[in-house]
Amino acid sequence: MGAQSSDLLDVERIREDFPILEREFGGEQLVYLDNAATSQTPEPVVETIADYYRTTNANVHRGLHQLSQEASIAYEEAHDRVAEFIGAEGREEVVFTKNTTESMNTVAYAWGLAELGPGDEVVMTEMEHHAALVTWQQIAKKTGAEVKYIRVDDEGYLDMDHARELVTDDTEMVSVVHVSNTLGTVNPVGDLADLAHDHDALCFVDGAQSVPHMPVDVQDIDADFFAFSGHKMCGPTGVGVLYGKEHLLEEMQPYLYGGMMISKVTFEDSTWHELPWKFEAGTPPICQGIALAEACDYLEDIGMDRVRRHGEELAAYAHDRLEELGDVDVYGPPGDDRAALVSFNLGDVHAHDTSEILNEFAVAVRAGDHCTQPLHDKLGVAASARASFYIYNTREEVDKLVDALEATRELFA
Ligand code: 7TS
Repeated sequence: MGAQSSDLLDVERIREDFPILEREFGGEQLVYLDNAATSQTPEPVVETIADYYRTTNANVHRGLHQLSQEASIAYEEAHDRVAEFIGAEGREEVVFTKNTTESMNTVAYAWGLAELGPGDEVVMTEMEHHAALVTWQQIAKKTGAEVKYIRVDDEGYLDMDHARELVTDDTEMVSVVHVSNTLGTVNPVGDLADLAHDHDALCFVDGAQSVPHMPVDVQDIDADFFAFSGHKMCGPTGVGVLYGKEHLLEEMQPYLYGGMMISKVTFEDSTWHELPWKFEAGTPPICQGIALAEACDYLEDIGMDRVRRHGEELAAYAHDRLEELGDVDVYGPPGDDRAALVSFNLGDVHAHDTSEILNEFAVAVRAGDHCTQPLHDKLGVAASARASFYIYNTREEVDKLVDALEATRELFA
């Protein structure tokens, strides 16, 4: 790799933690720009996983034997670490799930089915990921509630006047994405939580694209629920997080039933374990949770402020270089006001073709609707290509993307 791309991060040093980045395809070194889908995993996290299986592997909460005790302590402490990382009060407020999607469904089923009914409204945004959009849509169908969508304006920002119109005393839930995985817009989730609370509604924030990229304090935002995934923040797949205010999680009934989540069971009835275990039925993602805590350490050692600025710088640079290409449609806010990703279309070339040709140059981007089909309908395109950045990406890699796009354009000329 060439010179480091940022004064903020020692990118060359960071890249040493990610040997996968040395892979070559057809003689070209991998340029991994699909981080919004899944980030790569640094050596300390890989080591934590290997070490866990080498030395500590056992089920939690069950055994009194030494291994089970060690695994249980490490797993419980992982909740404390994640709680600290997002500014939660403590482990009671941090449920480990499979991913953001499951966190969303947990609230939709556990809270939504019980609390929503005809006349109630769930307010979302036009830029929601399907994880939220489809889930609330279906829960609304089951309960007779109605869903409404806050408009996205032509620049890719939320129309906050429209938000103030839509959120009324009929609103029970305002479910908003913190950072759009398609537009790169950073939404004013604190203001939206305040708006929800002004109308005695709750606020669910989808932080799948924010927690990996910026300092997040759930109490600062005053979110009632907050969700994210381990695999987008240097952690493994198979673990996600549901944060919920303790009193809300306390009042909610579980969504999944079974072992581990109970206190007392008779043939007639059962009572629930204390938080957060009440929401973690069955054998939980033990190793993954412990590795996620390591990922929090890894990111915090770099510094989340610097992680954010590095991503923003690369996105701004990519945005400007793509605009310079001329016949590229770039979606979302201006270059200097977006999170670490850029979605675009190159002339009339279908995004799938673009990404296939980029793949020939070992440049990995995502093409499709990025699980935001209604937003793509609104943009008037079936699909887009998306370059998304992380701590190990460089300006030189953005240049390679742009060079490969120029070659793509020539192929389709
Ligand atoms: N919410 C947002 C904003 C997301 O970007 C994603 C994943 C999810 C929820 C769901 O996360 P999961 O871990 O449950 O799958 N987004 C993407 C993406 O943009 N490309 O692949 C997955």
